[in-house]
Amino acid sequence: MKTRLIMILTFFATLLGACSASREMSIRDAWARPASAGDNGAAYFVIENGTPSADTLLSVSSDIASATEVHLSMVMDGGVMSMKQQESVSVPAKDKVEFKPGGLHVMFVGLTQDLKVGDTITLTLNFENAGNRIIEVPIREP
Ligand SMILES: [Cu+2]
Repeated sequence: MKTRLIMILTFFATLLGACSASREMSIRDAWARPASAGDNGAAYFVIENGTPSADTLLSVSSDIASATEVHLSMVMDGGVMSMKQQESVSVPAKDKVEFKPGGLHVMFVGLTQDLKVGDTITLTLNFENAGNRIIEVPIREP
């Protein structure tokens, strides 16, 4: 009797687990580096596309800098780091894209305010299919 109850509970737990896995476009683990007004800043996050169709990140916007761009950092010949602005970023179906130091990042060109540890900024991610996603991004040390 007890075994049966445990089996039933396990069944429902599995069901719940399956349901809580996101079937939408979600953005998690967002953070941005501390920086001073006038300098450049960077923000990172993970985009998880739980939908069955591919999507494209078309742009990211904020009101804290002269320009907000999507960049990709690369190590060039000779070990020099370089970054290239990205026109868009593909997010395959049922897959994730990680923005992280040394890779894809959001770059704030010419910050109009200080980014201090403990502060939070707002970013708008514009996707081709998912539309606008507004996220809160805490400032913290890398
Ligand atoms: Cu950059």
